[in-house]
Amino acid sequence: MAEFQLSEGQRTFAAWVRQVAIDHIVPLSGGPAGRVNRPMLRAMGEHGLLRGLFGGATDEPAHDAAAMQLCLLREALAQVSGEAETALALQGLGSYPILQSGPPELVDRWIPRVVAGEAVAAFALSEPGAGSDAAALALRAEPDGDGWRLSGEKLWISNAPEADIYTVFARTTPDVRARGVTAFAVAGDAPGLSGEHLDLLSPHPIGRLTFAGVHVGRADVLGEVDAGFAVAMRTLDLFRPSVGAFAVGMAQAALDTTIAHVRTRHVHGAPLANQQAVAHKIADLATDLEASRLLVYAAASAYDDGSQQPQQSRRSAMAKLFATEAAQRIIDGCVQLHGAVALQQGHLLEHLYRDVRSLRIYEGASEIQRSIIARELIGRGPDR
Ligand code: COS
Repeated sequence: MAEFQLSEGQRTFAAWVRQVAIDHIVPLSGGPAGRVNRPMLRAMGEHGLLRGLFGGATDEPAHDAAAMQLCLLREALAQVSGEAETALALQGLGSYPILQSGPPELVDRWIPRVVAGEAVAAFALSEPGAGSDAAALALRAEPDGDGWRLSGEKLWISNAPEADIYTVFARTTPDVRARGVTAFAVAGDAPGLSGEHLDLLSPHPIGRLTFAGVHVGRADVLGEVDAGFAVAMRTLDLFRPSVGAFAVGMAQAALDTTIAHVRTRHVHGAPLANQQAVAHKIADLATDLEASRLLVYAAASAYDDGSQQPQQSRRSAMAKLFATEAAQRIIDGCVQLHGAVALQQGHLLEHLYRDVRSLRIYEGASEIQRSIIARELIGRGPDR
């Protein structure tokens, strides 16, 4: 991105997303806490928001990843509804491995339903013994006739156990870490698949999945057998900057409400904003936010450009690391400038304070992003 500012088309797109969300999506938010909100997802499909996940304009078929558009979507939605934002992002994360690496029959069967908001998608990588160390995953895929039987557990899977389609990363070859992982598409109603909801700090549809001999065939493989780890990593390269965009949108919402607050809240007979300590704090928070936004846009633009390919993992990691850490600082600072009122249940900042915490953990904790950045810059040491 040469000019470090959005084009008119991008600004128009973001404004359109925001308005559609305010008019049609926000009224449907607030479904049962920690559960998939299907009416809201369908509305996001009907109004063309989900189609934007993969670069499609509202009246075009989805075609491929477009990282910048994904970031604009997520940033705009985050400013009006974290619930809608997360629902949209999970549809993308869960189905992108199919669009990226699936055979045409799987793409045709699932992607139109996902972007219509009719089928709920989920990305199933983490396990009880494989979180940050994804290559340690142990869910077994044992040969069975012309396919495999999946046995084991997945944990912390967003949209589980309600999803209609899971992209599941399973071990087809033991003892070779990343080189023995295969990606599969598994329907939510597959015999032998079950699960349960889990409750988090902030309401979020998430759960545990148990695979008791779930059958998958050759036609369910995403990409090549034993080459599924790269499918997961490429998906995360696309989605990590957009987690940063989510953080930027949340932080922007926090800052906007705080600027309004310090202008109107009177302390010692004058607006809070008149105090230099307060004004300087706002300046610091806004600068942190701007730096985050630029890193996110730079990483997303590089992804779309394709020219930075060897450095994409580092750029995606930097965008996620910086923007999610900054959003935590910004929202915390905004809470401080409000005082007790921001802690009251139902206050926007109370929501944001709880919601922002998970971003520094999921899709690779901040420590993993630092490792990705460091090892590209200085190589792998003996202990890395
Ligand atoms: N794109 C394509 N291929 C990639 C890749 C990428 N971005 N990153 C790694 N790979 C490939 C490597 O080239 C390597 O292939 P070869 O063995 O053929 O050389 C293979 O994948 C293994 O990569 P690597 O050696 O880097 O794996 P590690 O186990 O050292 O670590 C990290 C990989 C730490 C980056 C990975 O485990 C990770 O991202 N962890 C966090 C997981 C995560 O984000 N979980 C959240 C789930 S969603 S909420």
